[in-house]
This record gives sequence, C-alpha cells and structure tokens, in this order.
Amino acid sequence: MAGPIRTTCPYCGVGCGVLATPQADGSVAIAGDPEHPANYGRLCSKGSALAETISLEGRQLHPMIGGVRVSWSDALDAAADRLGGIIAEHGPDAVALYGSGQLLTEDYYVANKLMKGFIGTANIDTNSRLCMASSVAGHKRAFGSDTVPGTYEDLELADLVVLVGSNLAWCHPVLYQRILAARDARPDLRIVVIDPRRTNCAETADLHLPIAPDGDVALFSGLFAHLSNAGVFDARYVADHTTGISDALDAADDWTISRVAEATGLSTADVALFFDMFTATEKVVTVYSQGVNQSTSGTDKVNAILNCHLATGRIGRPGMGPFSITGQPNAMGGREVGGLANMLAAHMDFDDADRVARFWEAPAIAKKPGLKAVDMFDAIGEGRIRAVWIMATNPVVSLPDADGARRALADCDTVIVSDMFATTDTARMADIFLPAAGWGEKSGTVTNSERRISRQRAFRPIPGEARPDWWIICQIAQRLGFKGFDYTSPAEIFAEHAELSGFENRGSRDFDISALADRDYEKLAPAQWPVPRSGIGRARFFGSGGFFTPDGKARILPLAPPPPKDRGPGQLILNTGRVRDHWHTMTRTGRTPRLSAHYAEPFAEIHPDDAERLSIRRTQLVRLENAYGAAIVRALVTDRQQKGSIFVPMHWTGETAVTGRVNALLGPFTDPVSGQPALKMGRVSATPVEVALYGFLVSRRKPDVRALGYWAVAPAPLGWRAEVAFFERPDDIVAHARTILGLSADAQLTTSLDARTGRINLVRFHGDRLDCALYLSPDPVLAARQWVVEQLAEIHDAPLARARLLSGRPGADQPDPGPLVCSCFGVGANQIADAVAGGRCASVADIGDVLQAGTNCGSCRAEIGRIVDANRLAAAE
Ligand SMILES: Nc1nc2c(c(=O)[nH]1)N[C@H]1C(S)=C(S)[C@@H](COP(=O)(O)OP(=O)(O)OC[C@H]3O[C@@H](n4cnc5c(=O)[nH]c(N)nc54)[C@H](O)[C@@H]3O)O[C@H]1N2
Ligand SMILES: Nc1nc2c(c(=O)[nH]1)N[C@H]1C(S)=C(S)[C@@H](COP(=O)(O)OP(=O)(O)OC[C@H]3O[C@@H](n4cnc5c(=O)[nH]c(N)nc54)[C@H](O)[C@@H]3O)O[C@H]1N2
Ligand code: SF4
Ligand SMILES: [Mo]
Repeated sequence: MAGPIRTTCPYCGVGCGVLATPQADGSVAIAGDPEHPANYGRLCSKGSALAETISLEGRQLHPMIGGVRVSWSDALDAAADRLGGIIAEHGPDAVALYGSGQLLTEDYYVANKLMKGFIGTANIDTNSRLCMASSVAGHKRAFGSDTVPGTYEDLELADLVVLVGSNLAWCHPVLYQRILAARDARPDLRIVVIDPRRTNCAETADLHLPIAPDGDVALFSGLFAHLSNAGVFDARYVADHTTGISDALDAADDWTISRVAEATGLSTADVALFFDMFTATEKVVTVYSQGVNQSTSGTDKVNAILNCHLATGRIGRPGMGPFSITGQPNAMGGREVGGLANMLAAHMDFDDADRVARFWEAPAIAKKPGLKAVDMFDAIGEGRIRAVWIMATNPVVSLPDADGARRALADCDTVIVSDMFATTDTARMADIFLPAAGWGEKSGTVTNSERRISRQRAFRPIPGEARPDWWIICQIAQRLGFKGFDYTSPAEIFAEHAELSGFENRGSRDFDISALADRDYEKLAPAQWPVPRSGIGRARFFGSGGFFTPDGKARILPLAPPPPKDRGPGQLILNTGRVRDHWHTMTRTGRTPRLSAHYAEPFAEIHPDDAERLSIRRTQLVRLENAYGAAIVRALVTDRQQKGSIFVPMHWTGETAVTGRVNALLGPFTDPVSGQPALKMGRVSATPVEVALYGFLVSRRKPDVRALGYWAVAPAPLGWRAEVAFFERPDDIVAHARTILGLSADAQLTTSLDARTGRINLVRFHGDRLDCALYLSPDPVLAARQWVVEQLAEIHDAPLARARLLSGRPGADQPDPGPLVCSCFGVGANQIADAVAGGRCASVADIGDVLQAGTNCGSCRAEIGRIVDANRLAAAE
C-alpha cells in the first residue's frame, strides 16, 4: 500500500493539512497532518469525513453539449467557437467568466490570464465577491493593499479574541479549537462574540453581544471614540504611520456608549464592558467574517474595525491585529491571482496593466475593471453578456435573487459550466458541460487565511474523462488562438505566477512569492508569504508601518454608521449562514450520511415570541415569502434567535429540498464600495403552512418525492432518509406511499392506522431486514428519527422488533440515541442526557471520557455543554 500523501483540506480557509492514504480496496484513509502549521494534526467533522465524499456516485465523467455526451475535442471546439464568435461580433465585454475560491491557484491564474490578458475583458469575477470582497476593499482603503497582517498564532497569543460576525466554532472549527485550547492553558484569554444570534461560539464565549443587524459600524465607531477618550491611542504609531485620525475622530465623536447601545440594541452595561475589555487589553485580535462582509455597510464595518487597531498601534505584533478570516480553501489564492473583476494579477491594479501585459506578452490587456458578480448576472439577464463560463460555483443557489440568476442563465445564449456534477441547479442550465476533476484527483496550491500556501496533491487517478480546470482553460485558450497557454503541468503555471509576483516588485507590492519559483513544486512545504527572492519573509505586516499607500501610511477613515434596520411592516429580518456539517450547496457534504445527520432538512430559527405571534408551532413547516420569491422550511423555535429576525441556512438546493433555496428570498443589494451582496439581510413574511400530512421516511431506495409539496432528501447509512409533506390529503394514501417508496402495487406492506390521531405508519421488510418505513401524521411526525435510520443496518426477525419499527419508536430496552450531536463518533443528544441523568457524567470532559463525544474535532462541545447543563439541572431537581 502506498504511504500517506500530504495534501490540504478542500473546505474552509483554515487550510488544514491532510494525510491521505489510499487503501487496497480503493478507499482512502484520511488523517490530520501533524506537521501542518494550520492544524497540527487536527481535523473537524467535515475534514474527518472527507473519505466519504469522494465516491464517484453522481459524478459526470464526460463532456456534454445540450445534455448529450460528446468528445472532449467537440466540447472544446464548441466552447471556443461560441466564445470566439461572440467576441468577434459583440466585443470582448460580451463574454464573462464566473469563478470560485475553490479553484486552485493554478486554475485561477490561467482563467484570469485568459480573460484579462488575452480576450481583453475584466468580466471575470468570482464567488469571492459574495464572500471576501468587503474585506479586500477595506484592506485596500486602509493599507493600500489587500493584506491580512497577522497569523493564526496571534489568536493563541492574544489576551482578548473578538469574533465579529463569525461563527468560528462551526465555520473554522480547527482554528476555534486552537483558541479554546489556548484559553484552557491560559484562562486569562477571553473571547467576545458579536453576533445577533446566540451561536455555538457565543455559548463558549466570555461575553456575547447580541448586536442588532448591521449595528457593527456604530459599535466600532463608539469603541474608537472610547479608546481615544481612555488615552490608549498610540500617538507615535498614529503620527508615524497613519493619516486621517482627526477626521475619523470627528465622525466618531458623538458615538457615546448610550448612543451606541441605542443603535445596536445592546445594553449600555454590555457595551461599556466590551469597551473596557478592549481598552485594557493590548493583545487583542479582532476576527471577522460574513456578519461583517455580507452587508451594505460591509466595507465600512471592516474599516471601523481596522481604525481601532491602527489608532492603538495594535497591529502586526504578536497576539494583536485585525484578522479577516477567509471562507473558501483558496479565497486568498484567488485574490493573489486577481480573480476579482476589479483587480489585476499578483495584487496589481489596473494602473499596472502595462507591466502585467509586458510580463504576459498579452495582446489585449483589460484596462478597466469588469462587472462584479451581481452586475454580471444583471448583464447576462439583459443580454449585454451573451456567453458565461461558470466554474466551481453554483450561483443558481448562492447568488442573491437566485431565481433571477436562474432566469438570466435560461435567457443567455451560451452557458458553459465546469463542475464535477451535472445535477447541480446551475449545471442543469448548461449548454456545454465540462467535467472537472475534483479534490484528490487534481494538483495545485491553495492559500489559507494566514497567507500560507500549501499544496493539494492528487492521491487517486482522475476518473473517466474528467480533466483539471487548468487544462480545460488552456485548451480553450489555445483554440481561441492564444499563445502562452501551452503549460504541461500545474508546476509550470505556479512558477510563472510566482515570477509575476516578483516582477518589477522591489518591495512595492505586499504579494511577492518569487522565491517559490525556485523551489521543487512536488516537495513544496507549506510556506507563508511573502517569500521574496531578494530579502527575507516575515510572519506579520505593519508592526512598524510600511503600508502600501503612496505615502507609506495607513488611512484611518471617517465613517458614518447606517441608520438602524427596520423590518418592514409584518416582516422579519432574514439572516442566513452556515451549519456545522454542511458545505455550501452540499454537492460533497450532502453525499455523506454522517454529515447529513446533524441537520437533515432546511430550517428557520425563530424566536418563541415571534412564533407565537405568527401562530407558528414547533417543527411545523413555515412559508417565507417576499417580492423576490418564496421558500418553505421547518420552524425551529428557539430563543437563540433574536426577536424580529430569523436565521435560515444557505445550504439547501433544488437537488436536496424542493423549497429550501433561501437565496430566492434575498434581494440584489450590495455594498457600494465592494459590490458584495448583503446576504445577511433580507426581509420576509413568515406564515405557517397548511399541511394535510407530514411524513418521515427511510428507505434503501432513493424515494420518489416529485409529486409532494415539500420534501428534503438526505443520504442515510445503507439508504436514504426524507422529510416530506402533502399539502392536500391524497385520496389513496397507501398508493401514494407506494410511489414514494418505489414499491409495486402488490409489494407487501405492514400498515397501522391510528384513527384518533390520524397517524398512518407503513413498513416493509425484505427477508429479515428493514426495506423502508414511512410515518405519516397530520402533525409533525414524532418518530425517533436517528434510531429509525440506524435500523437499516439491523436484523429484524422478531415480531417485537418489527412492531417497534412500525411504531417508529424503540422500546425501553433499546435506547433512542436522539438527534445527532457528535458526528465524528455518532453520539446523539439522548445518550448524552442519559449519561448525565444517570450520574455518570457531569461535564463535557466526562462525556468525552465515557462516550468519546466531542473528543475528535470538538465542534460539538458547546452543544454537549448545553445538554449537560440542562440535564444537570434536571438531575438536581
Ligand atoms: N461548516 C461550514 N463551514 C464553512 C462553510 C460552510 O459552508 N460550512 N463555508 C466557508 C465559507 S466560504 C465562509 S465565507 C465561512 C463563513 O463563516 P462565518 O462568517 O463564520 O459564517 P456565517 O454563518 O455565514 O455567518 C457568521 C455569522 O454572522 C452573523 N451575522 C449576521 N448578521 C450580522 C451582523 O449584522 N453583524 C454581526 N456582527 N454578525 C452578523 C450570523 O448570525 C452568523 O452567525 O465559512 C467557511 N466555513
Ligand atoms: N444566503 C447566503 N448565500 C450565500 C452565503 C451566505 O452566507 N448566505 N455565502 C456566500 C459565500 S461566502 C460563498 S463562498 C458562496 C458559496 O457558494 P457556491 O460557490 O455556489 O457553493 P459551492 O457548493 O461551494 O459550489 C462549488 C461548486 O463547485 C464544484 N466543484 C468542486 N470542486 C471543483 C473543482 O475542482 N472544479 C470545478 N470546476 N468544480 C468544482 C462543486 O461540485 C459545486 O457545484 O455562497 C454565497 N452565498
Ligand atoms: S477546519 Fe475543518 S473544514 Fe476547515 S480546513 Fe480544517 S478540516 Fe477542513
Ligand atoms: Mo465564502
């Protein structure tokens, strides 16, 4: 058997090192790389389950035109002909490329080179516009460059970590575990969470500020004024290395604590406590993510944070600094190659177009920025862009006004999609589908949040006719007649990219990795940039100034907080984001039973008071609606949610839940500076759905749910699970059940009907095994879901066992594990509660000792803590 191959996790921007060991049976064993400086061997639930996501099931392994299989040469010729024809007739700006922070740097580099250098349009933008654009814009406004000044180690060295609009415990779990481990070792380290929701992070924090949506600029303006009054500005740093402080102070002057409290919905005591903590702690790191970026005031939020760090000189020194944490594995790499429509390559701007053109020997370098994602899709819809090539992203799900994005693609002359799956909501719109190689099959580099470049290495052969994205791009470039795309490996592309970063640089640009051009690509160890050929690298930027503005000084900016957000009559504010175990539009995590168990369907978290006011009962289906669209999801009534707003995850798609695409409800509102859409701020009405029959099922076959008003289907071990609902009561329920379960009219079914409650349960056994079970009820189904799902693996020959399955509940001798909490070890809430109630455990650590739960990735520790606390109280009563 081959030894382990060092690669990098394809999910979040922590960029954990992974050891992949191919096994004799074709599977792969995955472990954290103990030597990788991002994770030192740790992995989270998603990283740990990587081996389960690489099966070829559902993969599209040959090119298609109009849904029909074609050869690569036909597909490439067709793509080049269509692009070339449109460019010839309508000019280069009539074509566009929409890429992704999940492309490898090499893919991204050639895509950008093709569009901006050779086709001659800057209409190349990426899903990073939805993700990091406000951070990029904020960095550039303040620093003159898009630089993340600090390193992960700073989070461990800090005495105060402030998380703003970041659910780090779920979205960057390994980094969060590093912070918690540092706090365990050094209890003085404190964590403050600023988030409208009481997230898992908030529950483990020392202070949670449940800020009103978009209250951040007000909060940090108030902090800025407070730091000034408290005398902790660093006069020397400010004088030597910044400009603009007095205007910024004038703007922040009247943001007193009471005014801040009013604008943010926080208590004056909480605001004062936070301000005092920040004032008193020199070693403070402010980590921020989508609660900051995805807002119409996103760039101002970033600068409001940067202002506080710049004025106190708390930047670029160990344990202190602002820290924009990136989402995708190569969000940073994308910024480095210039994947955004308003940047050129290697952190250069359009002012540098001549230099880049000289280096590339490019015939037609774009001289001005192109259209940003939301504007790009408008232009597609209006026919100004006639061909779009979408690569490694699923905009029909992830863009705001997602139904509008779908319409735009439907109306577009030519839609080319490069993906691993042809079944995504976006790939279904493709005229030309190009099958891409995926993680484990392709090679290249990614850059994580702390500017560390790591290799992704292939550890399995490319299946079928799939191809790496760089190859596909270069083939089409050559067919368009362009020279400079005859690379034979990602190594050659990387070397060119590294050379460009050093080209006529001489310290004038932050991004310089020229020294990496000289290293052996195959052996390339994780390297933090800058790595210039001349001179030395460094872990941090700006500790003693040296900004990339013309005068070398940072800009402290005057900011005006936006007016408080009103909900609109009869509406709720719609906040959206992520859950622990799913990745974006679920094309990979949605294939694993383990990761699908934590949340198996789309939901809306709603405060109990709102639920009562709107007559929404627990676990009922709710309809969310506004002028843009509608969605139907499960109501999760919880006081973790603020009154007046709901939270809906972004993950569900037309493939996984018929009515679960939350982005159909988000308007195309963007930040005026960065163009990043406000994906955390929609306004919707919420009403209970009239449901005739709710259903829950497990089956060995994928259920046929097409005719149902509501469904969400997820994989289960050895089969499938689904939540369904009939909006009208069917005449012949059993006949419908047979269709859903894929059973013929004469297949034997055991049924039970409870006339009093109207519940109908149906099960079928095949030999001594469960084949399928469907539980229907006029009220939300109460079956012990996790237990039923696990029964697919059990033997049921005894009548009692079969009777229990028919009832959907285990007997007293056969405990129901309850909803999954720890996905690494498959431990449910009831198991944890029982261990506490039975006196075996009194803490999260005890649960780890007894049940193992929470001892691998640790992302469920807050949930375990909540269950332990609740049951400890119950045990004491
Ligand atoms: N499990 C998982 N992890 C992921 C991903 C995933 O899909 N799944 N995706 C990756 C990617 S690409 C990204 S970009 C990151 C995102 O990582 P995060 O930004 O941490 O994740 P989100 O859940 O989008 O949003 C963070 C929080 O912002 C809060 N928020 C909303 N509005 C406001 C506001 O006005 N002010 C403040 N202060 N907070 C607000 C939300 O309540 C939410 O809890 O995660 C990465 N990691
Ligand atoms: N409501 C709401 N919407 C959001 C957000 C939010 O917080 N709320 N967050 C936004 C953010 S931060 C992000 S980053 C986006 C993410 O949104 P998307 O980028 O749309 O989501 P993914 O599911 O990651 O899409 C990646 C696609 O690329 C495919 N793929 C994977 N690897 C490869 C490869 O190597 N090559 C090719 N060609 N294809 C590949 C996958 O199968 C998948 O279809 O969503 C944004 N949308
Ligand atoms: S924290 Fe998890 S998802 Fe992120 S890189 Fe590490 S293992 Fe992957
Ligand atoms: Mo993202």
